[in-house]
Amino acid sequence: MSVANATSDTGYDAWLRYDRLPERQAGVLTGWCRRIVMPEREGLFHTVRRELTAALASLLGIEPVVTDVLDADADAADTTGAGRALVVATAERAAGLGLLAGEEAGALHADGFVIRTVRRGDVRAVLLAGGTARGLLYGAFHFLRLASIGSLNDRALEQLDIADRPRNPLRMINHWDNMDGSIERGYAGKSIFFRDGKFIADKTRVRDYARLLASIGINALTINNVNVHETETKLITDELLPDVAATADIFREYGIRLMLSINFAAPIQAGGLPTADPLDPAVRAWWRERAAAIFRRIPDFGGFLVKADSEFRPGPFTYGRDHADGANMLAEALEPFGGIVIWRCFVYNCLQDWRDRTTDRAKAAYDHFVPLDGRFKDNVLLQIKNGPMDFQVREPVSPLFGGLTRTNQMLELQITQEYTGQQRHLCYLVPQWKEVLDFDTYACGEGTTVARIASGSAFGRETGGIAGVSNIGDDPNWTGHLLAQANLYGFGRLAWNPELSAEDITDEWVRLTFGGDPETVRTIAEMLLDSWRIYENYTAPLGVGWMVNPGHHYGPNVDGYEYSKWGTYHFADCRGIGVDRTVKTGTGFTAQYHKPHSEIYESLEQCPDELLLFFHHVPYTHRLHSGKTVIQHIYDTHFEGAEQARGLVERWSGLKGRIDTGRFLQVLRRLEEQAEHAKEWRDVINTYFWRKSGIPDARGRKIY
Ligand code: GCV
Repeated sequence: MSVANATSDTGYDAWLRYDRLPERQAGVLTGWCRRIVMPEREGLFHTVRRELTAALASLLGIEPVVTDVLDADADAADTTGAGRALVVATAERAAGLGLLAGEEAGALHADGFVIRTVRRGDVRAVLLAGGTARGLLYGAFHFLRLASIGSLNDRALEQLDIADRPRNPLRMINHWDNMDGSIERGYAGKSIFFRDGKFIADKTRVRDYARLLASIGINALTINNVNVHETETKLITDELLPDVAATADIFREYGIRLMLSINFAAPIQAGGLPTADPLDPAVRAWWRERAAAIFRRIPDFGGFLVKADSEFRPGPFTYGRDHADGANMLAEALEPFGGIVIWRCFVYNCLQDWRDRTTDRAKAAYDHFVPLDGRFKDNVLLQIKNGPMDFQVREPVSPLFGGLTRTNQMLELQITQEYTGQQRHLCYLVPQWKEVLDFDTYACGEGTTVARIASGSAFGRETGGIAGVSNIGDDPNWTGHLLAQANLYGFGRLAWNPELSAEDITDEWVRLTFGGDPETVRTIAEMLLDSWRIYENYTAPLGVGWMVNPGHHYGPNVDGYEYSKWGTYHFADCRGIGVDRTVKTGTGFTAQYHKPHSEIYESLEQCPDELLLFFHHVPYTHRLHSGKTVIQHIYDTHFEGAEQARGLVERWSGLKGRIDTGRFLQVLRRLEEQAEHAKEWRDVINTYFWRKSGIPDARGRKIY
């Protein structure tokens, strides 16, 4: 759908558009891909075959012929292909065909792949070999990605030599979908899985979604909210398991394992037991029986995701037990079937009285879980949000990364933009996630990055990974804001390989989504890469966070956050602002980090400006490293951010005529709304601090 004036392009195809390639490029690639040699056909291989043939047909305007033998005579007879082919096989089969060394085939990661130009006799071929069918699927999508962005020219095809594998065992999406069809913190319509308490019968959308996820390497997902209400508790009962199994069947076609969020009190709510005590034999037996029932229906079921003893969810605390008791009980039930338990560390006391400046929500996860380090079973993973609070535009990295060394861990990121503009604002989060992944915890000396801890490699753990809270719904373009598709794409690519650069991921996404026009690529890539800081500028700079309206968390409200009703989250008063989290005079949170971070954050002089108010309470006249006072920084960033938001509209408008009208207008409308709301942020925040501090803007601008 590449017609520049198409008004109906919704963006549904996302990054899998496979627009027809320019003639010359298509001609070259056709020579290699007219004939696909693919000996294996069942299950996932069938998916690979379907994806390759459909995509190549769309990119090249040909119907590739699929055969199962690499036969020199057939090649000789194929005058157009001049003895060339695309060979698609497992590494083992490729080795059997003499196209891959046996040793290399044996060493290939199950989810890894090789894409290489090879020769056998007179036949030259592009070999696509996967460690398993799953590896092949990822390899096929990578090959198609390269083809789509125009990287497969004549020269490249003559000398392809790519080998890749995922760095994270688990690359997961968490849905916060409820069975009534609503999505907690969802900003792109309703659930694609559920409506009115039931599963949606038509699975077209689910299948298309599975394709999108597989194309970026996702291999697991939960379909229901971590806040498991009574209706969703039934997902693990015989009543609803057939529906769960039907959904799992679709994801299986794309190499994705389905998991469920469970309610810790399910033995009471769904099992009729008087207790959910994890040490009670009847409770343990109930979970074992449920696990067996689930695996009977879904043999590759992934396991459970659990939010317990957090934000009023039930958990082991009710029975005087701890998180390890709870997680291990579930792990034991799932173990015989190869299932896992992902236990969330988002545990804190919502009722903390913020007039008491010694207790600190930021400390809670570490305080709860570090004492349990080493006590969790091997099939338990602790899932840790990137920051110690809750997905703010800027937070330090959670000190649990580096605090835990004898426990499997997963990093949790929020793709859905709860606190970052709710997909009404452009806020591309890949640069933020890169900072998190690259953060060096120094847990085992230099180089103990979050990326290495999450993957398991830092502490030699067998498993680990990254989970992202989904940003999709049933909106025609999946994500509400079309450009928010880039967050989902970027999440998948980083979960596959955290070492990819933000710039490369962005460039890929823009080319796949909008084609290769240099001006379009440059403009959109720059807009995306600038957008996180722009959003930070006009909302909550200096790491202060929490200036949103209660409940829905959209729009400016300095004292609004629902859990700050007994005082503000950032202690803004007429003298100063920020939370003192130092050991010397504050909550002591800085001590949860290893050196040098513990010292850097503790020190007012060394603490980076961007996190100053997270760690220190300072007067408005405090001077930042930039030389500005805190109050002037607040004024300046809000004026600047609002202008930058307006600038996004102008930058996008410059692309008129280069992008189909349908998608152009969709984005334009969102950016215009963002520019308006950025002004509101500017005015509300600046007015508040002007009134609180009594200090005027040094540049004399009008503050409302
Ligand atoms: C699913 C925040 C959100 C909640 C969310 C919670 C969590 O508090 O506002 O909607 O609940 O995080 O991550 O469990």
